[in-house]
Amino acid sequence: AFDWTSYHSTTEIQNFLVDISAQHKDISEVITIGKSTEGRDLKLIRIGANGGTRKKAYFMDGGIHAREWISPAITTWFVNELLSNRNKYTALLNQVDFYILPVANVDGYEYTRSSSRMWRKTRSINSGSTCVGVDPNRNFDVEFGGPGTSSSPCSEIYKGEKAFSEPETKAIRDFVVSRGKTTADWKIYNAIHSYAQMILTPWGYTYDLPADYRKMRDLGDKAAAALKAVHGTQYKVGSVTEILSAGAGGSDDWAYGSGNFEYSYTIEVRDTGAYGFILPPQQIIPTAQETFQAVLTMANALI
Ligand code: 0X9
Ligand code: ZN
Repeated sequence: AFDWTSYHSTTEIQNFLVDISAQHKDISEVITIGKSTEGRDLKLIRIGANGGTRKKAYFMDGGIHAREWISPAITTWFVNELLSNRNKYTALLNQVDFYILPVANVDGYEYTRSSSRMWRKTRSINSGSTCVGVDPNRNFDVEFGGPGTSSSPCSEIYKGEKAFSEPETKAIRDFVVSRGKTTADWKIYNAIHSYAQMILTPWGYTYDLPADYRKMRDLGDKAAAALKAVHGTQYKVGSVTEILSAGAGGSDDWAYGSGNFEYSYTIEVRDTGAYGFILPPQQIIPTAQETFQAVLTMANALI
């Protein structure tokens, strides 16, 4: 059976989604939104009461950076919590659909498991270079190629040949856009990363603050307070450029800047550098528990 005492492979994670969804068919479905460069499925789970009407919708990308193993680990914990304890979330799940993609960068994630633990990017071939991969979080299209990106295929922040050159980022965009026309009334976007202990709002491409900064910041502050109440973990809240550093082409800027989502946050979870990306598996459950309270705070603002 699946657990949160160790880190799991993409196949184990995706099989977990399929299995748990099969046990809760009335409030969930697994959707394959595309395939990676190396041909792996990109699978997400929708969680929320089934029904024909347009629902407020919450999208979460996990595992966009390969080495940030805590992200797929906690997003699968969220899936388990929402479904296994569904009676605690009836009101929420009647009104909101969660779309959770635990492993967005499936090829990179597998590469960190098999070959190179600190790999960050995708695994696409760059023509004219022996260096592999694009930073998927520089490959979205609001101010593509702006500050905090690189045009060099060998860079860790290589933006790619063009926006959405990567099948993984394109799959997210295409799914969001098409669902947005039918059953998803997109409200909140979360990108789950490590590490920094921060709740970040747009923008990542400019030092200017977005028009809805006050609204996003207030909800971010509330989420950080709820998170801290669980295990005392301290988070900073602010815009990407204000409290972290510029990086254009992130999924967060795209979600908000494209007009698809009203609120957009990147959550950089534990820790602040003691273990960094190599967070011990003993910290999966506490990290998941506290981050989930931040997620619930955001989701509950919709109902
Ligand atoms: O640089 C990133 O993509 C994220 N930090 S990480 O250490 N996980 O790589 C921060 C993303 C913040 N948002 C944008 N830069 N748009
Ligand atoms: Zn990251």
